[in-house]
Amino acid sequence: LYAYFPGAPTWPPFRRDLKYSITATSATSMDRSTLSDVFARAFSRWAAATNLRFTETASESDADITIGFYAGSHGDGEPFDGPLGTLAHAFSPTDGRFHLDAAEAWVVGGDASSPGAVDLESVAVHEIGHLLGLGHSSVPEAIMYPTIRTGTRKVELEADDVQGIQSLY
Ligand code: TQI
Ligand code: CA
Ligand code: ZN
Ligand code: ZN
Repeated sequence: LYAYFPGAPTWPPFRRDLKYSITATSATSMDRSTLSDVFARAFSRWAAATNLRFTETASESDADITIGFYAGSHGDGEPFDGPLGTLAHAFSPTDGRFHLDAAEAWVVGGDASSPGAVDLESVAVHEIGHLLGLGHSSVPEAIMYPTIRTGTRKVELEADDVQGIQSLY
C-alpha cells in the first residue's frame, strides 16, 4: 500500500498548475534539451493520473519545483555520497526541492544495464512522487517502492501509485 508523509502535506487546491525549473546542471555532463525531455516525460506520468499540470520555466524565481545536480555536500544537510548509495532526494510539499547526485552514471532512454548505470527517468518519476506528497509503498511493483534493482528501468505508474496520488489530489 502507498503512504504519505507525516501530516499528509500536499500542494494546496489552488495550486494545480505547478512550474518547475532545471536550475543546477553544471555538475552534470548531460545536455539541457535531454534533461528537459526526461523531466517532462517523468512529470507527464503524474499529470496523466491527476488534475495537476506541470510546466517547465526558465525562471528559477517563478518555479514551485527546482531540480538540480549536486556532488557531495550541497547546503541542505543531506550530502550526496558518490557513485550509487543515495541517488537523489526530494522534499515533501510544498518545499519543491529535487536534488540528484551528480556522481551517478546517469543513463537516459538507453542501456541502463551497464555496471553502475542509473536510469534518470525512473529516479525522476519516484522523486516526483515524493515532491507531490507520497512516501514509500509496500507494493514491490510500485514506483514508490523504496528499492529498485540497478540496471533497470521502471517508469510506469502502478495501480498503487495511481490510487495513492488520486487520494491526495
Ligand atoms: N533516495 C531516497 C528515496 O528517494 C531518499 C529517501 C529516503 C527519501 N527516504 C525518503 C526521500 C523519504 C523522501 C522521503 O527514496 S534514493 C529509489 C528507489 C532513491 C531510491 O537515492 O535512495 C529511487 C532514489 F526507490 F529505487 F530505491 C530514487 Cl527510484
Ligand atoms: Ca550516490
Ligand atoms: Zn539535497
Ligand atoms: Zn523514495
